Amino acid sequence: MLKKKEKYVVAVVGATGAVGNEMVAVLEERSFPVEKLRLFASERSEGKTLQFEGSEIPVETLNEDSFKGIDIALFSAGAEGSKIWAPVAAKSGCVVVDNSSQWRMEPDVPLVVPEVNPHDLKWHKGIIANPNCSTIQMVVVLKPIHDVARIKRVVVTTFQSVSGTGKKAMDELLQQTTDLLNFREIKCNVYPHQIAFNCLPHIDKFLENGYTKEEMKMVNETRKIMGDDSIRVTATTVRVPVFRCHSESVNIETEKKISANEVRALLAETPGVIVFDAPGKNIYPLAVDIAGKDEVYIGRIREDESIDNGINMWIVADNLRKGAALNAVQIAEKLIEMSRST
Ligand code: NAP
Ligand code: 12T
Repeated sequence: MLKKKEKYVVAVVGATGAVGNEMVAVLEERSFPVEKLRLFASERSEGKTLQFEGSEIPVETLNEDSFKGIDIALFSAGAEGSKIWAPVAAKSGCVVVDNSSQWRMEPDVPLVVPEVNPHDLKWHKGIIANPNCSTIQMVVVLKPIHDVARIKRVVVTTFQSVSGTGKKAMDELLQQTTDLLNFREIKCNVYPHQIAFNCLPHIDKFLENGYTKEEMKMVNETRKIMGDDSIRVTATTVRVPVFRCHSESVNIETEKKISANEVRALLAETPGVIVFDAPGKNIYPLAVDIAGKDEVYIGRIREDESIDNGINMWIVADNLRKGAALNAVQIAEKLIEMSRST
């Protein structure tokens, strides 16, 4: 459990990456009660520093003693790094909020989106998992609908930005775009195919069942976060040549009838959600507008006329913020709030 304190010693593990960088920015922006910030990355980053609240903080490498004296560690250094270092950190008495896929489906690790299942934070044993980016933005919208109309089935198709893969993928999209516009040959290092001016129906590894790992994360994590294994979910995840923000087309079937207007009214009142839905004025959420925003944006809300109780919608959020760094910091804020109320 997190001790009750005025300020905390916080670590960001993977601080030099796309998510880690954003974590440092979010901690500063939200005036998180930081007594001291420690930054960690691989040996490749030795000698680097990052700015935080006006000072230059050195990036350190990890060792067995690194977590001594640290209260909260936000991890985003890949599943392999988390597998090794998250238990070391937890053993040192640190509360870990892990962004990788390593611990998410472990039964004794809570998988938390603060707007959806903050109560699951109560039973953590030192490691709390931050869900997959595409799942986070979807469940923030599904939860209030599920509470009033019970969702039976979800069919989702994602349009995911390259920043979800990390810094190297952002560089690859930029380089390929520049090369193609200059009639040069392109190189594919991060993705198996050209990503510039293309759509790849392939995110993370393929599994035996023909789905990708990313697709199955959406199926399994949605059920765990919503605390309801009866919800049927099927996903197709697609990488698109967008730098930031994941967009999703989501179709749901509910047990109870709910109209598009009722969904709009319900979501307008939901914390962390902004309804952006005026098709007559060409208003709907767009990746380029939502980049840098904290909320989950929703538009194109309409009834699915092919079934009795169905809704279609379009959900967009910044994958590095609500999909990763912001959600992790909100988890830490909730833990602090809980420590202060006991
Ligand atoms: P990235 O830009 O490639 O950054 C990776 C970071 O991890 C860098 O700081 C890197 O340090 C560090 N790192 C790599 N290996 C390490 C090691 N052995 N020891 C210590 N640090 C190490 O990737 P990213 O996009 O930020 O993603 C990082 C993690 O967040 C991944 O686990 C990914 O699955 C997760 N993630 C989660 C979501 C989500 O859905 N919530 C979204 C995106 C990413 P160097 O700079 O020194 O190499
Ligand atoms: N491969 O957190 O490539 O499990 O966009 C998130 C994003 C894994 C994850 C991606 C990935 C995760 C991606």
